[in-house]
Amino acid sequence: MKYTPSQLWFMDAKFGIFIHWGIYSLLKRGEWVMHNEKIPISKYEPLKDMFEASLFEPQEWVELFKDAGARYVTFTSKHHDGFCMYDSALTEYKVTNTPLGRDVVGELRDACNDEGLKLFLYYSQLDWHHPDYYPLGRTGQYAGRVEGGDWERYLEYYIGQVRELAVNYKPFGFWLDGMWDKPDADWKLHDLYQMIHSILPNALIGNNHHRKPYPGEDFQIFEQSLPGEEGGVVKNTTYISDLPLETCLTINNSWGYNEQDHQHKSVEKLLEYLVKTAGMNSNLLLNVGPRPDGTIQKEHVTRLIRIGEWLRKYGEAIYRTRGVSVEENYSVTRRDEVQYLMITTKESNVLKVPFKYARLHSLTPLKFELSNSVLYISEWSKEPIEILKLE
Ligand code: FHN
Repeated sequence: MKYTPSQLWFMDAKFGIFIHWGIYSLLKRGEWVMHNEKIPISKYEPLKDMFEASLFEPQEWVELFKDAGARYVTFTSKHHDGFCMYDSALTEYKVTNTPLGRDVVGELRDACNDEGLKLFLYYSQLDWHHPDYYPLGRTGQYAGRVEGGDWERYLEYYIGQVRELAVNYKPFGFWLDGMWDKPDADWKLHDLYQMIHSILPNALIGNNHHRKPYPGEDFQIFEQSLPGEEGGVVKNTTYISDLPLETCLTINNSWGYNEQDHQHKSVEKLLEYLVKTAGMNSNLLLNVGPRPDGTIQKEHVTRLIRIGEWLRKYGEAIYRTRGVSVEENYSVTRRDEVQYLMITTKESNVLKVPFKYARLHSLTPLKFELSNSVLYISEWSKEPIEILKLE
């Protein structure tokens, strides 16, 4: 496949930060709280009048993400609850009508521009709030809405919103989600993708429908699992296309801020994920869910800082590489003639590897010998991942 310059940039970038932030964060129980707790629109809507986010500093977010080694940011402009985090002309249900009163997407775009990070906009095609999202799909049954609605009008609304995002904010790409709610509906994807590409010819479109990519999509998304992996919380397709790939992952088990979720993955686990996604020729999009006041919880900040430290030391094995393979104990990436073998589990001191030659040297202080494609390790380093370089 011949890749466009945007796709090549994306494949080289390797690491991005996902942000799930909206009025749901006020309830501190994740972005699905409206559905999970059967909160009707009449009770959920007033959250918007409480959204002050007095500590929201997009510049600080972006500096942190840059320090973490991320090359791009993907932000929820509208999630399933239908609330818009930008100044949409098509609804009053938006962040500029909250006490915060600021255009979050616009400010984030400016901060990303200042720091040289690209911005992708997440947009939920599923909408629990809009009266024309009808017939309902698999979710949203407890919103307490009047039965009825005009699907054609909803299509106009959502495509119109994506259009205004494209025109007004010019993101580097779109990250669509929620189509799985009504997998058999006509979402007018063809028109949507054509519209985006006619306004922004180089924009990358990805859609988290968990299926084989549709024509017009520029990258393929996997969620909470490595590309092609079966199982997991979401039924991702096992089909891996030759489009650029991206896997998104939560640090704990929640996308939106969840005060009760303390199951934060260790830095070692997160790095293992990064190394494995790179070995699979995929990007990693790692999520944070800021608190209602606009700050990011310290458990996530410290992990991002440590990932950044690691990437500053060993980023040559990740950035601008292409994946070669992922095995039980190691992943391999390559850049032109150079290959990197990254050992992710240190269980066995004897490893069969795909290299014959002794032109292998270690980037981490690891003591080893290579003989007949077998690596004999006499001393592990203290680094979470051992990295050998073959030139
Ligand atoms: O339902 C959403 C979920 O809230 C979150 O946004 C994730 C991110 O990949 N996607 C959906 C589930 O597929």
